[in-house]
Amino acid sequence: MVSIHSKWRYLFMFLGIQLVVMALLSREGYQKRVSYFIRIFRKPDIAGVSGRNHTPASFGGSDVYANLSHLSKAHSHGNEMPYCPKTSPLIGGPIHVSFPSGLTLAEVQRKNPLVVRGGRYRPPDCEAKHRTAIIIPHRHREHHLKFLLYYLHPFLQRQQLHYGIYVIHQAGNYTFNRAKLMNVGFREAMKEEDWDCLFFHDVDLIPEDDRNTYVCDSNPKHAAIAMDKFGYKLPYKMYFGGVSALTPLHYLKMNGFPNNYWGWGGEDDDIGVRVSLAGMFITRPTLKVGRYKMIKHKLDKGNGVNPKRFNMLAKTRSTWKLDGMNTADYETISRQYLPLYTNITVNIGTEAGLHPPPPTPQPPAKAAAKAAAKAAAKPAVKAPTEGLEKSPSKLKEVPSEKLSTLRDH
Ligand code: BGN
Repeated sequence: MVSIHSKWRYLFMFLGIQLVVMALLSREGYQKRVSYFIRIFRKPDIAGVSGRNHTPASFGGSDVYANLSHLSKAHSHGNEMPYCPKTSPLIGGPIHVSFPSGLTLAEVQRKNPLVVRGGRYRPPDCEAKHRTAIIIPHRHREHHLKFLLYYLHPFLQRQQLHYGIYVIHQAGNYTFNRAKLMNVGFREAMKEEDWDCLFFHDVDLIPEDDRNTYVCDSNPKHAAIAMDKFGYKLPYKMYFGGVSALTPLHYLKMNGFPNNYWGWGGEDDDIGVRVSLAGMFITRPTLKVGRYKMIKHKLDKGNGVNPKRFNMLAKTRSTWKLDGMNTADYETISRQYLPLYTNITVNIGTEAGLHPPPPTPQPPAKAAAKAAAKAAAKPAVKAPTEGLEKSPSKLKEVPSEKLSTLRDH
């Protein structure tokens, strides 16, 4: 018969063996699986913030604020500082990304004591080798911006960069224009500092690996090669959306980005085409490193799908020199140097120009006649195909495999 004592002995032996196996697996490179189990027993990463909304895929990777705590203001910016090493010793690889509710900008500020006015940072203990500006086109996405800042500041600090974050905010309610806001960002950032690299960054994309360094290559770089929404794969070979990096020289060589893509879609493809028309090519990090998690969100008001994008894309070859950085007209409404970023609010106008004339009011008689004519033209009984007839061109234009990806920015 097995006594109670020997039962306990077997149980302890069993647990001991389990621990040994887990340790071995961890050494063999199975850290992800092991840290998954370990994480179950650990508290959430963000102090003071309730850890709801975790998705299974968000497990794994380290806390983006780990190994930054020893950096302190105590170091001076004297002339004697050595250059930072080629590879930062603070880089740690995969980062744990989740979007807990309750995070505030004050908390982000508290966790980033070395970030100064306007969202600027320099490593306190070495002279940075690279100066990178982050340009974020923005409207009505304060919630996403907060998460992006939470992750991006420590991410860039781990890479020992001298950096600045610029949020380019489109004023008014007219259709959103991502690419034109990038042109604004380029000009406004370069006015302030001699940045040697600009990262054009969607507000809802969080980098998941700090080996994806935010420095420029010898050719334009597409950094967001592997997004969770595309199953961590490149959706198509020429894709240039999400996050891209260009030097000022690259940017000017391709005449910046197009100004005339109003609404969702196509502008990133146009930019990709410009890269090759200007005699350059696209570089990318590896799929393992260029990983991003997208913050899920509903359809944006004021950023409907742009039905003209197919025609416009077909003409990029003849339009890229005529429309771009050389024709980007806008008015700066305000420039605020906030604790975590520089906020530049701009009027970029509409398709009809920077100051479009207000719609001319129609004389009452003419308007009434028009309404009567419209009513007469309307069939008394609804045709069964009515809903479909409204947008036949749209149905024709959008390839079915792309329908699922539409409206995701
Ligand atoms: C493409 C869009 C891109 C978008 C990606 C990913 C167009 C132009 C017609 C081919 N391009 O289909 O702008 O970033 O999907 O969502 O719609």
